Amino acid sequence: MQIARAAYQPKLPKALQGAVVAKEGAATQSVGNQDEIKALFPNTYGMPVVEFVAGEAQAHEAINVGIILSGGQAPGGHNVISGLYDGVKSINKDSKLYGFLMGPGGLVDHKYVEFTDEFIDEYRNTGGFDIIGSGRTKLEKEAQFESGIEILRELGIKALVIIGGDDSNTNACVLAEYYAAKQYGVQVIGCPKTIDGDLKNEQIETSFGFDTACKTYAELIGNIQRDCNSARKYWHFIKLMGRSASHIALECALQCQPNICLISEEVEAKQMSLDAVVEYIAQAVAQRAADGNNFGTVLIPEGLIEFIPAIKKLIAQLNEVLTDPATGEPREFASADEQIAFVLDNITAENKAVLESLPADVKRQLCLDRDPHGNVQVSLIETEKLLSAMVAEKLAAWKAEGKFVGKFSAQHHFFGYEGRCAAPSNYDADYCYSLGFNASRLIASGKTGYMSVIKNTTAPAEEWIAGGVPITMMMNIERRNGANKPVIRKALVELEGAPFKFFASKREEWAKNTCYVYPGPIQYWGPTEVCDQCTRTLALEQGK
Ligand code: FBP
Repeated sequence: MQIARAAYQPKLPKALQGAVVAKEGAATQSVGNQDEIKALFPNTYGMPVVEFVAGEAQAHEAINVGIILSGGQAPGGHNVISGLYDGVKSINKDSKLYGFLMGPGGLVDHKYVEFTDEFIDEYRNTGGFDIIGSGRTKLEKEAQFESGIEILRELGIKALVIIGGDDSNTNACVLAEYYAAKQYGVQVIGCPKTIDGDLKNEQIETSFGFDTACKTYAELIGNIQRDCNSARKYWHFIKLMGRSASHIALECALQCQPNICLISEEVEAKQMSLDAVVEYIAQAVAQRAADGNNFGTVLIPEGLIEFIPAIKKLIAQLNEVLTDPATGEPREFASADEQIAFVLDNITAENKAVLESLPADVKRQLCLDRDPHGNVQVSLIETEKLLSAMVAEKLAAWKAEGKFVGKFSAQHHFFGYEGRCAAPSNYDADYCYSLGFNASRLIASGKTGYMSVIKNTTAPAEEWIAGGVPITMMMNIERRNGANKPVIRKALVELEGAPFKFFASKREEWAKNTCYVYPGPIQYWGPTEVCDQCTRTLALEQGK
């Protein structure tokens, strides 16, 4: 498979197959807080959206480019790099591409490699970020930008491509602005990556990796559903990655038709308590049991707990009190007990009551486990076990009252890392290669502070539209760790959007009956209707 797949030539939009010229639109505005964003980004605000169209071939001097992989792995990262490599070489064969190692930290610490044909060829169409590694160092301080410029100058790098999610692209924009203000002569281009699917908007159809990751999880869920429908004795509680938004859970539900899929954004909108969520699941279990079906599947988005309003309030306050206001860094504590005591002394009585109502291990996780930026590590909370235990408790009570007559036995799964490094689907292989190749065209056009974008991706790749969008256009001001910051707005599941509405119109039937779909593994060769499909989410969003 790997050998055959290496020979796959990703498809490029027609517009990128020859020489291009940048067609520029009107001046743009940020999605919110226009005055503040404009003041913070005087050099990169208001730039036009760019679309590449066929143009006259022109000689271009060699250009050295650097690339960074930032944040969680997503299928297709290697294709962005190979697309960029082919793109800069096609501009001038003496151009060079350097990769900074293990994420943004590689730029700051001057750790890098130079790509060659042989090196790149080993990684074409493969999953993972292992070609140069990734990391979660945040590129946001002046000292880091200054350290970066030293190595960029030493290597003669004129442009830096940062592949990341909303936070990394926000930082790419800050870096672009900083280098532009200082007139350092280094362009910065972003690339939309994350399996979570929450970096999308009017301009970005989808983040890369979402397609492959969801198809991988959907295969596994389909397999579990076959097993479930064969043995007929378990309820499977399946948590799916997606730190905040529920796009992955929703897409898997659209692909597999499980009995239940929780959508965090709906839980928040309906102001549901944890008990109400448990009751909703228990009712479906009881209803199926009444029909003799003591089995089923429940999809749970990773971020659910944070969207339950009472818990959300608690987490927001935990994030604030555990941050040192003087430094903006996470507070240090001598011991876990000291940290818990500090938390209990510094949160409101209402939040304390919510914290005390949670099982001991969840309470401990909320107080203690933080990421390097001081935020609660939601992915460590075993929501699938928490919910199934609470459902079991409720069903036992209903049994005693004669309201539940069946059996309830649960299995637990968490799918996340299983899909982040899968071999990219044809969609992601083509999309990522195009994003990387397109970034080289943005660089050659002298752009900075832009995100590489490819649109119209539900059409055949030939018809895809390639161009760039100013990152400032996607920004607004949000409160993060006790301070107001300019950030790219995260795309959550829209309850008025076509994907959710479709799901909502079907879920009662899926909950009661057994309507499972078994998507099977990703297909790389074969009929186009099997191999080149985009996600159901994207198709529904585009009215397809
Ligand atoms: P990115 O936003 O960086 O793409 O990462 C997303 C994600 O895969 C989430 O779904 C998950 O919560 C998180 O990364 C896990 O991070 P880690 O790899 O650090 O455990």
